[in-house]
Amino acid sequence: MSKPNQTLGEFIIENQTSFKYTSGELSRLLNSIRLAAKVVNHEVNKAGLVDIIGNAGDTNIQGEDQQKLDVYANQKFIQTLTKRNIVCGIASEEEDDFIAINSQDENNQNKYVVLIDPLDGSSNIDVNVSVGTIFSIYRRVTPLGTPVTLEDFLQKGSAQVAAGYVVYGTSTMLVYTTGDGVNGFTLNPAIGSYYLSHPNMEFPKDGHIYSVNEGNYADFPVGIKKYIKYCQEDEGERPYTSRYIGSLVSDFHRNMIKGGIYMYPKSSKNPKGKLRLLYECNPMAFIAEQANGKASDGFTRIMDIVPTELHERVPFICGSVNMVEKAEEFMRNEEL
Ligand code: P6P
Repeated sequence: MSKPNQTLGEFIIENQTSFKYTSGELSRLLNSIRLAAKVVNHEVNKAGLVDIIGNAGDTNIQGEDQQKLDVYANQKFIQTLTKRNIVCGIASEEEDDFIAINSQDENNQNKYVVLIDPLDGSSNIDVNVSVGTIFSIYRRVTPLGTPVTLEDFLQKGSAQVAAGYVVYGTSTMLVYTTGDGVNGFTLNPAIGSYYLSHPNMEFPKDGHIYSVNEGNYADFPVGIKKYIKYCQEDEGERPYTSRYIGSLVSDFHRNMIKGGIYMYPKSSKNPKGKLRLLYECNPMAFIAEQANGKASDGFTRIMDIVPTELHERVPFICGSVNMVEKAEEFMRNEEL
């Protein structure tokens, strides 16, 4: 249920009863993410002005240079979620292992864990191209009051209770779902409030935009190569337009509004694909399906994949349902 120009805070309270897991805890958790996103947004917007651009000198478990803003965003989200004592565990792209919150306190009745990519697309930071934050929320599966275990994080995407992203673009938007549709809120930086600007977001069933790093074309599976050529053929409503920002959140967001498909297939450089299942693909897949889109690895629904490792990678195809199904058809035909 949405009202024009409703603030995010009003929306969360008003829709709290629709949460499958009724509790103020999920509302407080979403509000914490909202707050942390505002703080990170402030730094992202002034990144060019202070010495926060450039490598922090460390690398993360992915072997990627950690941009200072990566490190800052990671710290802010973890601090906000920890200080407000709302979750029992956090996993982050920037942390080798998960973080157990108040694990020694048997009174710790917090029931949610959060998995987060604090700053996705960070290689775009120092060239002033949009970046994003992605989050995924689950109920823990181990007993309340006990320390969280890896089992609480290695859940199928279909078990998510909420997922969302923040896109730090020409404006800053927070887009999320709790399993009851997808709604987008735009930040008014002058007063620091998010306003409902995109109620009930949905992927058009068809689109004319395809997003993939064609620099890896030579290494793609044959089915993907044939689908890309299909997009480029001069027939009917094709050729489609190629748009690739190098920031999953930005490509996904544009494709959800205009219609389109995003692909990060496997290749010899990334034999399992590049994107991480738990804090990139699953949350974006949840949002996609709630917006009548689709997300798979080319063969299997992303949210049906059983995770085995915290940072595991999967091939990712996501977007307008008819475009994803066409790409899957090419992939299946090569498997026959
Ligand atoms: P490439 C950013 O690192 C990211 O995870 C996604 O946001 C983005 O779509 C992709 O990787 C870009 O990867 O290999 O095309 O530069």
